[in-house]
Amino acid sequence: MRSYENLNLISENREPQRSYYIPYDTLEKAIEGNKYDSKYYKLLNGQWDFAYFERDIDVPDIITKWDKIPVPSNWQMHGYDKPYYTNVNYPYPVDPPYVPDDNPCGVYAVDFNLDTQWINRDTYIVFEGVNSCFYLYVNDKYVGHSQGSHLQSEFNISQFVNEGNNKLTVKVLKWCAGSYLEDQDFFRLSGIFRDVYLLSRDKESARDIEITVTNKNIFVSEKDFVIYDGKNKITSLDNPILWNAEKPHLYTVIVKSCSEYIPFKVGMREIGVSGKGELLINGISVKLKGINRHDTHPNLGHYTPYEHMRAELLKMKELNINCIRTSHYPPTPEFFNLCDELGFYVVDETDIEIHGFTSRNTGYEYDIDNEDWICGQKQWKNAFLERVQRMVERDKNHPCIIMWSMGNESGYGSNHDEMIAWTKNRDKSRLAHYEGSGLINDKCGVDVVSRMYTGIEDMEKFAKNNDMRPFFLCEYSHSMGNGPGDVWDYWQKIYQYPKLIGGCVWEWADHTVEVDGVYKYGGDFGEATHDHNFCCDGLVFADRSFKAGSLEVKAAYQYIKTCIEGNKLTVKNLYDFTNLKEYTLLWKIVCDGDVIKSGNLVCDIEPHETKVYELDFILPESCKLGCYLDISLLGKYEVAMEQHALDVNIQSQENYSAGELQFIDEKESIKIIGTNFLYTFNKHYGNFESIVIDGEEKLAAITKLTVWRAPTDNDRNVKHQWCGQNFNKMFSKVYDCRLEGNRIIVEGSLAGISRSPFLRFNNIFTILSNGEIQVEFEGKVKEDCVYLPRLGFEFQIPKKNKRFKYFGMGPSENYIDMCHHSKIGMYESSAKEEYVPYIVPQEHGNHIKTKIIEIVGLKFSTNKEFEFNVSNYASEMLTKAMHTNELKENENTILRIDYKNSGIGSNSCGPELLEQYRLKEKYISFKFSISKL
Ligand code: IPT
Repeated sequence: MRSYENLNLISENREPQRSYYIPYDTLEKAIEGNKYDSKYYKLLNGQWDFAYFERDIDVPDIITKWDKIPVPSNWQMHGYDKPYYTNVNYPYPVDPPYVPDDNPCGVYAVDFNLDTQWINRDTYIVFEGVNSCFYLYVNDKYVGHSQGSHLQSEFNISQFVNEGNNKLTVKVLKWCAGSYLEDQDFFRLSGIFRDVYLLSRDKESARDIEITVTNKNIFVSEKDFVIYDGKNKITSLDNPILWNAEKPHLYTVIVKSCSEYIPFKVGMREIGVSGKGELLINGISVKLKGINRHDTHPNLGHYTPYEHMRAELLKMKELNINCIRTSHYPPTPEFFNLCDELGFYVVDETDIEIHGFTSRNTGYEYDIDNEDWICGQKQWKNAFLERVQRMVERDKNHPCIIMWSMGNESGYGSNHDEMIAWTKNRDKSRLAHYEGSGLINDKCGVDVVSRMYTGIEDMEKFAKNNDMRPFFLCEYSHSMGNGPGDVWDYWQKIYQYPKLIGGCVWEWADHTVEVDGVYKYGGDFGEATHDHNFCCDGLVFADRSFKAGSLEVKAAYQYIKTCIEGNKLTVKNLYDFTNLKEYTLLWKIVCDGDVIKSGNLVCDIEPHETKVYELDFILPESCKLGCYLDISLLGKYEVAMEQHALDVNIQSQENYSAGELQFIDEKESIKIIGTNFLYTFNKHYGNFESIVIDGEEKLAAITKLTVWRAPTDNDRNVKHQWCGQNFNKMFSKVYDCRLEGNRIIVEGSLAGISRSPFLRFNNIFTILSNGEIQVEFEGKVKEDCVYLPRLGFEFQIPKKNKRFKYFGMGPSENYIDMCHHSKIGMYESSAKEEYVPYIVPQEHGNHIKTKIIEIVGLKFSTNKEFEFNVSNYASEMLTKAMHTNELKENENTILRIDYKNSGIGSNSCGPELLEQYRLKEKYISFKFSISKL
């Protein structure tokens, strides 16, 4: 057995875990709280010497050849070894505690200087994160070792250091016994990936310091302390300002211990559960509008610098997110400082996931009674327990943390019992969480019932059962690729039942590794087992830019609900601690795309309360396209928006003046000649192949009726049924095509290769003397057919027509179930702007509820609604390309005028697409017209 496989010695000489803090040398600096100013803090980050060995056994006693590597970083991001993405499967055999004999090793070395002042005091070294384990040497003497990649390791190195120059050497192993506990769904990356620093301490100064709070008081484990509110000293806490995620008020407690001033940001708040199972923050029922967050960066791997974290938290705020689950390990402590300050409710998760045990015998099975599962093995008890202990002891002083989570996807065993019992005994002020408790019907001490990817109906069953613990979706609305589409529907139910306290969307950002400007994922690095692009499942892209799914979550999480009846606008404030008067409500009456009346309201509405306002507007008697009330809640930016359709009579479209019309019925085509146009209808294929108006060709190729869309990641299951029907290898058949007066009637069908037709249709094209083409589609879908991806006409138009205008849902792409972030209105766009760079190219750019699109000098319009899509990429190309750089533009721009496009859902990991969002009707009738602009 190698030492790093020895469960009886998972660390040596590491200091007992204490609460996180930085000691300062003066009171002023401690209040200011900029750690870089502290004389007692020395950050060792920077360029270090580095030597990489594919096998630890090859590390020589004396290393003569050194490279340079930045610390913090992951060595795979700097050309050593390769990134390795696997989700559930372990990247080596499941033979705990043993890891591969060829264990890669990175040796790090750096010099640091200590002056007399430091030498007269004690010196500690702190590693905030090293993957997977490390051995520490100072001035060539062995100090100690540690495991637990995402946990803090501190060593007292006072007896090893000298005044002047000192040498630090750290030997990091890629794998160790602890790796079995770190089978999280991420790129497996190694090295010193978080800050390393020295602390200068008084020999006798306090070590662990605990701050506890109630709504009335602050308790500090040390005697000598002062409380500040900003820069003002507080003598009494008579009317304390409480902390919550909306108004994260922080006091500063400065502990004086020997020469040290140790600051803590303290938020006063109480967490509770009501008799109805509500989550209470300071007695108020709060819903958790959450997200799962991993440490991930396309260039830095698992290193997420402070400014990067801050920027990403501000983006979360922008999306109305108020809760973060630190999936599936504790982040660097600075992350919690930010959450305390910016205001988030956090579920702090232990660095434990042993998911790969489910697939140790092939397949996927939670056979947790089998003794192979290390969560039930005594010899692993300490390894499990010390991880939750190190997390709780490090993070216990943070007001943002409301739940302790025992880890993720680790089955259930006696070691979980131990962890839950210890945690609940150690901290009674927070809730204990473990989703795996579902495997034993939650019959353990967890305080919340937690599930992942539960469908809406099943969630409702939980809401109605008599377990009065809060119900929490620790993961839901899997945001892979184009999506998620179901978050809105979840929230209609979550608001309905007190016990449903919300959940965390899976997950915040795409995990990718950027190589030459292209985002890469599993399989791109020659991994022996991998999960392809399953790591690209973020609500935001790797660079944290938003997509439609991000905005959809923003809409579902927003803090107002409005409705309009006559001129009466009802506004409900969904904030828990904020009066709506802090924002401005802007309302607009928009008729056929023009604002005809608008106004501002400052709504003095207390949290959870509702008020009615009389809006001053008069509606027109009729309109052409539609009349809407657009609501926008504005702070520094728009925090919420809604749209209500108003009851205004819609007049049918204007008629064009008549002209001459001539039909020439030939063998393969029908020519239609009018005053200023010439159309060619292909009888063989039953569609238009040329539309020339005023001498200009509008079509670049023949029009087609199609059903395919490039499968989204959320179509990853249903696509097998679509491919089973061979929708992607489709034949279009024309049985009959005839000219009757000014109507061309086509009878036809669509069928996948080797399959019977799934759709039989009649298309009637009526050509009016002014050139207008009226398209009427009537179709019947085969009874036992899977729901269709979409259905509509694909027009190929010349690329030179860049911009187009539409009256429909926009401006971002939207789908029948992912449309709450959009508004119906008049918009302009281009094929280029419609492109969304999903990591694996896929269907995108749809717009629902459209009445008009004006493109290439043509107007496509309807009295009802159609969906459309304008793209420079063919569905086939989007289907084939696996990375964005493999995409080749189509020769022509493709315009789809669709009867419908199926919804998006979140079936990449979540439940199947809800029935109401599937294109599953068996009889379809659909009309629109094409005319000259
Ligand atoms: C679930 C995991 O908890 C999460 O880490 C991630 O892997 C997610 O799936 C998929 O992206 S586990 C799944 C088998 C339900």
